[in-house]
Amino acid sequence: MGCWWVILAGTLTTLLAQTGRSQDVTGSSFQPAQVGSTCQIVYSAQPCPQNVCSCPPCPACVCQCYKDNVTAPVTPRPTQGVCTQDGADSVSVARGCDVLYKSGVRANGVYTTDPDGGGQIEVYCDMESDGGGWTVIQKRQDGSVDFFRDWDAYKRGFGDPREFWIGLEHIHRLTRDRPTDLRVTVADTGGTEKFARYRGFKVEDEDTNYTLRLGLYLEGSAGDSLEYHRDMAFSTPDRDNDRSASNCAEDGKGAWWFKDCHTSDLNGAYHGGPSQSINWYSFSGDNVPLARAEMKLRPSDF
Ligand SMILES: [Ca+2]
Repeated sequence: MGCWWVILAGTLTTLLAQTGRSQDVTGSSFQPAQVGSTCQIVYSAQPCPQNVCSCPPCPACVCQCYKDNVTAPVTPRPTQGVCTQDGADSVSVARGCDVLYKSGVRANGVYTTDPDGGGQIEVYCDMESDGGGWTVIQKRQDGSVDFFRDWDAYKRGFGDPREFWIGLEHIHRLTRDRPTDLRVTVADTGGTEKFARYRGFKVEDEDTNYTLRLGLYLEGSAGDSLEYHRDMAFSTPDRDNDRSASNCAEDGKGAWWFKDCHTSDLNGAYHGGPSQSINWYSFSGDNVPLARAEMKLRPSDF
């Protein structure tokens, strides 16, 4: 999908660690800050490879540059980062939106995180809704992004901060190590919004075709339309892993953990026809397209 906006964590050379002081590459000296403390994010108007940014007085803050000549950053941009590593010669980043929230970050937006130590990914953090600290993995609200895509697209993710699918590989990494809650929000064309919350949401790796694991349906006003899909593999139009004689993804114009075929499909066509639209059966039945949908994750012990 390319990047929503290109962020490169600025490399930060830390010197004089033995004295307890650090020095960034610009030569200014500053005292190391506490790991976990918040700091101001410094944005650079220069292309990242030619520019090294730092976040004094934090020696290893999440420093973020962006290429403003490529893509405009999301608005509002996050203004606070977190000191995640002290005295290192490379930058480490927070594990997730929940950690950022607990460190005092309150602005919605795209942040660089590393959920499992496997490398940095950019995620959209919802720091306002339902207690904050949520990683948004899917969002629909205006039909501006086409969700009828193939396996590779759903694996890697696509879209922009307005409408997107974060990618199955990312969802796997976000859920592989920690018990995770899923909160689904859906709204009809009249603006009525409902939700469903689950515990034990997990997506297995690609070898299982990103099989959906699901624990409890905790609560919600929208009802449970995901239980039917428990333990199902993910299917896309070009990868039929469902239990139907037909191709559910092709028939439903979407991609989901189809069975035979679905009681929910939040990746269906925007305002598509019966069984081909954004759907959460226990809210609106099968024939009424929903106008908005959102899926977000947070560790259960948040
Ligand atoms: Ca089939």
